[in-house]
Amino acid sequence: MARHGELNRFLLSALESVKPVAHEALELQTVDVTEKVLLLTSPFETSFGRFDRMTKFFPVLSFKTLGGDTVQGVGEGTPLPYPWYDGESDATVRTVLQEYILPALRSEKKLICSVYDLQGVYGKIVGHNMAKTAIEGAYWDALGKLHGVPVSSLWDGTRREVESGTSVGLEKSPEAVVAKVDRAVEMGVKRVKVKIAPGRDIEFVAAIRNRHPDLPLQVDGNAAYDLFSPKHVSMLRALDQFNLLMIEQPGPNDDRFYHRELSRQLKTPICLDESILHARHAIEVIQMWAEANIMERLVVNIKPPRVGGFWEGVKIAKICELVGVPTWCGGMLESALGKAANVHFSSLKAVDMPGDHVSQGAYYQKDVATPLPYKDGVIEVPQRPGWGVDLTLD
Ligand code: OSB
Ligand code: MG
Repeated sequence: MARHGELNRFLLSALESVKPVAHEALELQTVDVTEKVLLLTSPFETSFGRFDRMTKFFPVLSFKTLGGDTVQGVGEGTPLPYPWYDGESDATVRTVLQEYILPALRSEKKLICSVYDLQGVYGKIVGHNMAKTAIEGAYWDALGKLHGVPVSSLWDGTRREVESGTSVGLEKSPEAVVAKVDRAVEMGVKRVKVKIAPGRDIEFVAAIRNRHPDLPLQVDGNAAYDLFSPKHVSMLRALDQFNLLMIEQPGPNDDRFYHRELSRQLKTPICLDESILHARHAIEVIQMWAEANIMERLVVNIKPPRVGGFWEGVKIAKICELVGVPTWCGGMLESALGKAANVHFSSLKAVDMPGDHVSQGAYYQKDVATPLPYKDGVIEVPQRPGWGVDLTLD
């Protein structure tokens, strides 16, 4: 037990030592949000539902330097249309931005010298991580432009290119899923993730494995499995035979403990998505898996929008890296802007598995920017200042 107490202390002190860039005081001058509905090129289905469009929120923050120059940045809020993933939706993000965060940002002269000063402005708000991430993203873009560097370098991201996988939604039949997986394989993605749900799992995965015996493959249950149901647990155990990279978030989105209990019974690593909302959760699960001596069966999906910002994501990546827990950057069907931000994030050495940066075709019928060039499973990290993306917001 003492050993585990030490692990916990070590990780908490490591967390303290991850420091963001400190910079000259920036005065926040204006903040406005542009809202846009983007139509998916094909509907996306997960265990919790199907949707064909996303409402995006693009905050634009303007800062003035001490020398009187102004610099602007843009971020993205990317909730699902309904509160089925993390409790946020179009309506909650709109409300929280308009009613709470923007008024707080506008309330008095705000001097920002690090990301913590910015977070402090809306720090009292519990939850609403996607709304917060939208604001933080605009700050990082502005800071990158001010310093004349890509955002990735503000986080010591060193990779010049990142590997990309893809997330394949639920389909009605194994044949339909296999067709999408075929398409992904033709695109040369570095790994494929497929959505599963009880009853749409074993037969579907078997069909994919049959056709692609060596494909790096993983599955995502999006909280659809009842971890107390012997039937559901036996379905998850049956997935062990398919040599999957991981099984992502089979159980409830606020659960970590019973995922650990499940993980004791499976060979395949468990990846947590919905149930990691900040760095302390990451420390908690590392401790839990370590206590069961199964740390090699833990993976963390880091989505900046889910954890309340890019900086929180950096902290989670660094903590996981220290103990050898693999991480990768998941997606929320972001626009070309949000995907570029995720590519910057994935430039960190600590983010060590391929992320969900591309779809099996274009995500949107009309996007807000040209998606970053993708080739043979790889995307280059933009090297222009900020996110390095040219936006058309009207
Ligand atoms: O669980 O990773 C998820 C999309 C919406 C909500 C949750 C998830 C997803 C995806 C899509 O898997 C990933 C992407 O942006 O391509
Ligand atoms: Mg997921």
